[in-house]
Amino acid sequence: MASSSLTRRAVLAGGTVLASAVAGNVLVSKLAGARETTRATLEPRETECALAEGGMTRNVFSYGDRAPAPVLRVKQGEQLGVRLRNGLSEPTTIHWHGIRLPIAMDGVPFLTQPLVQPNEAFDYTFNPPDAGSFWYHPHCNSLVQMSRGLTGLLIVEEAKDPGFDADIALNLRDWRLGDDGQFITLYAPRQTARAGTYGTIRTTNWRREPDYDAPAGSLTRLRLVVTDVTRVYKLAIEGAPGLVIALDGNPLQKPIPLDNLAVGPGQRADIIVRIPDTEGAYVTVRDFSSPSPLTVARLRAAGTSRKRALGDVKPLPQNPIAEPDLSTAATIPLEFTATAEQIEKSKYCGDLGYSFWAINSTPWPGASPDPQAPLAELKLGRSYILGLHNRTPHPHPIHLHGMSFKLLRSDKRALPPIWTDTALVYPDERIDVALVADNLGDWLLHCHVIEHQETGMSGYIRVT
Ligand SMILES: [Cu+2]
Repeated sequence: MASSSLTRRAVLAGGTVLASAVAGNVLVSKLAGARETTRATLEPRETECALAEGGMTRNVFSYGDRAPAPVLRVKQGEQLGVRLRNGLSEPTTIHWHGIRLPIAMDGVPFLTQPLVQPNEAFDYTFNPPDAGSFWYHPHCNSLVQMSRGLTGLLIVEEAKDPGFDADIALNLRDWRLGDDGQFITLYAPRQTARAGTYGTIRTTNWRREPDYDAPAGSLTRLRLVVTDVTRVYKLAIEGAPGLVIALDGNPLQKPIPLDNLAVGPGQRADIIVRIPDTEGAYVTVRDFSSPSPLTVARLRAAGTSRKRALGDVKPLPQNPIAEPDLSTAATIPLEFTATAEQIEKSKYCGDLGYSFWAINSTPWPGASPDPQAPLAELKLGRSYILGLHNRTPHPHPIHLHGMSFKLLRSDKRALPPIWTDTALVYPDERIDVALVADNLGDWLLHCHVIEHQETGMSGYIRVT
């Protein structure tokens, strides 16, 4: 049996699996029963993969025999049960990016769970409350493990089908490979101290400029998930109109046209594309993040037109996130800066050998059984404003675990009033975000440029 397996079973029916199938790398299964648990096993291990023209890339990490990692799909409110079986020769964990879940399931070594050592297992079980596009990755030796391939998508489908004709999930990321197709050094310290080290090739679902068939004349949902450790994508579409219906897993109240949309590491964009009527016509999603634009994916119109209209796209139902009370909210300033302070680093989950960055003047030493004090202590149920201030010349996608927050305002630009888990904060920008501290625990807050995270730009907030 494949080591990445997923079955959906009716809990009330005693766990009988009625049917399951693996289609490509999208694991799907079907069965009867109202209350269901979707189960999967993810076994990180070393493998090889055809990523570049030079031949098979060795020392790729994937969650099972196949690469890329499986796309997990679960319905909103239903239970997901994932067994992590560590087939690597180093410890790991799984963090579920953007999912609001109990602290014990959050996947941060020491802060929320023990390290999962080689040949050990850990069971994650949770009920995703929010529908949307999410993803998963390790939180130990993260630069190495993620750069080598451990990033996978987690799709939480709306409880009620929103009625699109097709749904294509795209995992966007770079790889640092040499001309021979093999890994080169994963970071250059000079770049780590700046915007981060970019990959040498860009892929979508581990393929370069892939084509996908989409029904002609259809409304096709694209889930663009940036799992890269560094790159801020700038996404646009050619050959058909595209509407952004959700960002970072959360619906927009009013969909907006896709036009040079910045999507940073950890962030997601759900786009509805009206596929052309003529069979064989192409729509191209492009990334303008570098001087030479790159094709993210091409969609080929297939079959006879379904004659759908983009004007029929309605906003998705909002996720059940508590509205903060701004009249009582205390403000917590969080300053993101460079640091000259070289601190002793924890060795439990890798060490890049430098401290370049800090939050509130404190560089994070890495995963440790004796972590430093929290950045802030929040009271359960109360509302807070986090004042995110980027005092550096580089953008930082600031990610909070366990709770979603609402973008309130920037001192540089208009922001959509969206819920998110990752705010892209530009150089010298101040962004205020608000949340209700409604989830108990120690929740990591860090930059999702993984080199920045691992060289100091990390910390946690405590909700008691
Ligand atoms: Cu950063």
